[in-house]
Amino acid sequence: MTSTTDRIAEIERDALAALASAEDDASIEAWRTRVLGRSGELTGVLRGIGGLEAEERKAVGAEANRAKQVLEAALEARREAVRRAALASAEADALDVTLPGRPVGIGRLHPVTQVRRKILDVFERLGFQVIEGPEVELDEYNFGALRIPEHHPARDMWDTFWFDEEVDGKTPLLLRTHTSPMQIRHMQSHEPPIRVAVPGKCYRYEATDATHEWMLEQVELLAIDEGISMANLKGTLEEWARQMFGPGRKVMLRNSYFPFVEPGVEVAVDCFACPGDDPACSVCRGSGWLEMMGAGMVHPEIIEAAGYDPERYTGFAAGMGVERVAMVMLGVSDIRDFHANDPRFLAQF
Ligand code: FA5
Repeated sequence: MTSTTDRIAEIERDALAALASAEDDASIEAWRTRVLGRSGELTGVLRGIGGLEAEERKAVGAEANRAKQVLEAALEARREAVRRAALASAEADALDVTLPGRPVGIGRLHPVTQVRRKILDVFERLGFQVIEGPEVELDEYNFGALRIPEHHPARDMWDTFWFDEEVDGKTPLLLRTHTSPMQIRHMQSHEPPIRVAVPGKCYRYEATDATHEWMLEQVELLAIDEGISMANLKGTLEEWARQMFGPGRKVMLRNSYFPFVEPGVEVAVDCFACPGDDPACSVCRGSGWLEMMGAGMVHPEIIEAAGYDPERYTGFAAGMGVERVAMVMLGVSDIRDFHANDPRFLAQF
């Protein structure tokens, strides 16, 4: 009796160990046939019971049935574990084509770009051709040819970044402080009538504040023809301002000085950030106005230096700050926000 029950215990122990390493349905089925099948190990023991003494038969029979139940339960548990493992790995590998895609962040044009395009759009419709010029400029074009000789006080207003290199040993290179050098370049290579709008970046050695940056964009205007007067300048700028800001915004032209125009004016728009008389206002400082551009009638000496007859041709020029226009259009009260690169600011426009 002892030897048969030992044999049952041995079969049970070995079978449980073998079952634990069966990893798929096929090896589980092979295990079932080998252990519990018709000619399986345990079945063989049960068959032999018939030849035993009645008392021993009862004890061995009970032991064999218990082992059979344990093994059958283990078989079911193993089948379930393997099924679950297969399902989990199938789920991990699965591509669920019904899931929504990950959202792609859509970029947009920088607010200054949007406003520059709008400015140029209006001027193009008013008959101006858009051209561009170099940001690295010769001293001669940025200052000299614009009637700002060395030691002229206006140079202080437009201090900039200089390069060590020199061209022909005398005309140092700089980052242009305004787009006005393109007046000279264009006049030197074209004949009147001229109507151009010149967008581009400019650089200044500047103490920055809410309305001043060290890098700024300008759009320059130049119109040269027979019979051009101050009235054309005023009419062009007022029509441009109306299209940009709408009829509700006030535009003021006041007397100003730039060496390359005569007479010269400054164009300002009424303050959008305060009622117009708040001395603490960072946009207008209580003046009620935000300066947009300088402008004026092209100086006759510049007309003459270009090789045009100053008795026949006159013209006007203007240079506006694109960020300043953007401040008014978009209601931005600190110019430094435009290039601070904060997506929370930029995403608003
Ligand atoms: C000029 O740059 C002249 N070239 C304008 C001009 C052109 C006058 C043609 C006459 C004829 P001004 O330095 O004032 O002028 O600058 C023109 C405009 O650029 C200003 O009205 C302002 O809108 C903008 N601007 C000037 N400096 C800054 C700055 N640091 N940051 C932002 N915008 C500026």
